[in-house]
Amino acid sequence: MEIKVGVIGTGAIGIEHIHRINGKTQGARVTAVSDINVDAATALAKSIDAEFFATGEALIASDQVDVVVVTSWDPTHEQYVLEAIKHGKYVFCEKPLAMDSDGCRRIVDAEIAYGKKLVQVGFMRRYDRGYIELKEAIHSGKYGEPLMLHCAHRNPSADENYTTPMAISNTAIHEIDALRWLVEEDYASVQLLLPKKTRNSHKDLHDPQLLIFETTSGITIDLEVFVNCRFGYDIKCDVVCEEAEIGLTDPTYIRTKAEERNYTAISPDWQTRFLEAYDYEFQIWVQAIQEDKFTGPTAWDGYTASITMMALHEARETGKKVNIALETCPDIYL
Ligand code: NAI
Ligand code: ISE
Repeated sequence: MEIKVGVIGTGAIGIEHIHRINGKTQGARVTAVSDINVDAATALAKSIDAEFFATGEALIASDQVDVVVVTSWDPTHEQYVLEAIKHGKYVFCEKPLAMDSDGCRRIVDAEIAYGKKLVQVGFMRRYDRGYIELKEAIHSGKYGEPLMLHCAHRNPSADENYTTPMAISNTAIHEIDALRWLVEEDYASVQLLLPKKTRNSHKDLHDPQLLIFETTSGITIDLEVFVNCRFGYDIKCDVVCEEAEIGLTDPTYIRTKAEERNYTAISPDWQTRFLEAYDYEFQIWVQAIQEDKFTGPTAWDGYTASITMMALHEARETGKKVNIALETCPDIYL
């Protein structure tokens, strides 16, 4: 059975996911789209033989739509995810799940009340081959316990709309989820340092930022977020274990020797760096829906990420270490 997908938000990543579903994902097809940018979305709908809906709510309610993908702006995610749960439809929501932990909690509560996991959050790092192999190596037991992680999340540039808190809510949110999943431990506390600001940033963005996490067993994680690094899209994750260091390599296929230099390329952007992870993420999501066996990052993962995000905002504002206390994970998510 081919699953009919409705996509809300047909901007940059929305269009990518639409082409991914129609061109690369087995068992699914985009049948409906919606966006407040009516002209562009109508033209897109026509080009892929899908129906345009004037509102996300109408799209969700339509019998042309079995499952929903939310790729609209961050502040609109919560309303569409709640609406999809109301209709009992599976929903894939790009990160962040909601703007704050209260919003994420409303989604968790709605899902628990519905009685079934319907929500997957777009934490695609969990589908990246490098992170998957890193997790297997850490938990193989061969290298002893992980003690420290040194990580970086660098983008070449950020525009004027990207402000200081977005380094956490829009960018570090990926590591907040991925690193907790990697070491299989929750965070106990966070700190945030503001190093010297790059001249390439603008007045509303302090860039770079240094985030420090401590997990419940005491693993210390440092994460540099630098969104105007200029030289490319660069993701680092080095795990120092008791008897080894295991780290991500830059995913490249060729090396060039020329002009007395020996070099490999750095990915230009997140689209290129995580291309295969996004593809795999969608294939597994569709398969999970077909088999009714859900395996992806849940609303609870989105909620715990948002608690950590809020603690980091507090750490930045106060300059202090902030402790994190998580509630017990509800049965539905175990
Ligand atoms: P974008 O600005 O290119 O596209 C967002 C689209 O949402 C726009 O076309 C806009 O008109 C539409 N929109 C806004 N409000 C709406 C509403 N109420 N109903 C329907 N449509 C609405 O942004 P982009 O880069 O595509 O990001 C979209 C989402 O995806 C964001 O939440 C972002 O955080 C997330 N994202 C995730 C990435 C990942 O690596 N997983 C990468 C990039 C973005
Ligand atoms: C963007 O929204 C993403 O999700 C990318 O993966 C991330 O690298 C970038 O910093 C965000 O702005």
